[in-house]
Amino acid sequence: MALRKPGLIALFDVDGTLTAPRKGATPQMLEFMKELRKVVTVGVVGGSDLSKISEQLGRTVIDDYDYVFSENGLVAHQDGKLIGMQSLKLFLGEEKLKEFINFTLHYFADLDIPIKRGTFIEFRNGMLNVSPIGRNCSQEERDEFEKYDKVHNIRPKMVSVLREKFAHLNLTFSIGGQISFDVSISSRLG
Ligand code: M1P
Repeated sequence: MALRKPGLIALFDVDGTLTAPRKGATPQMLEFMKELRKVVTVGVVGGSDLSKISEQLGRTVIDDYDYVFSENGLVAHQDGKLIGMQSLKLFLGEEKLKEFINFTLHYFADLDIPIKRGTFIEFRNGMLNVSPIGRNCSQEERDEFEKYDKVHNIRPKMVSVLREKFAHLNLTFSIGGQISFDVSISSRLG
C-alpha cells in the first residue's frame, strides 16, 4: 500500500455504477477495484443494506475496500470495522415508527397497480425501504414496474403524500432504484 496517494479517496456508488441494479459485480470490475486500491483509498456507497451489498460485491466486502457505506451512509465500515450506525428506531421511537408504517400499509392497500408481490416495507438500521410492488418481485416484474412508474408516477405521488403527512418527523425521502424509495433520518439533523 506504500504507493497509495495520501488524502485522496475514490468513492463508488454500487447499483448502476459498479453493478447493474441489484446484480453482482463482474469479475473484471472486481479485479479493477482491487488494482485501484493499490494506488488510492477506495470506498463504496450503496443504498442497500450491508447484506445486499455483500451479495453484489462479495462476502468479504468490508475487508476488500477501505470504506463501505451501506444504507446511503447510515451504516459505515472502515478497514473491516463498524465505525458508525444510525438507528431509525431510536431516532423516531416505536410509536412514531408504527404510525408511519401503519399509514404506509394502508396506502398500499388502497393503491391500484397492475401487480403486487411481497415485502412492501423493508426495515433496515437507519432507514425503511418502501416498495409499492413489493421487494420480492422478479427481475422482469421489477423492470415492468419501473416502466409503469415512469408513466404513472406511483412513487413520486406516494413520497409527496408521506412528506406532507409526516413533515414533523424530519425524514428524508429518496427515490434511487427501480421499485422503491428510501425513508431515512434527515441529514439536516445532527
Ligand atoms: O442503490 C439504489 C437503491 O437500490 C435499491 O432500490 P430498488 O430495489 O428500488 O432498485 C434499494 O436497495 C434502495 O434502498 C437503494 O437506494
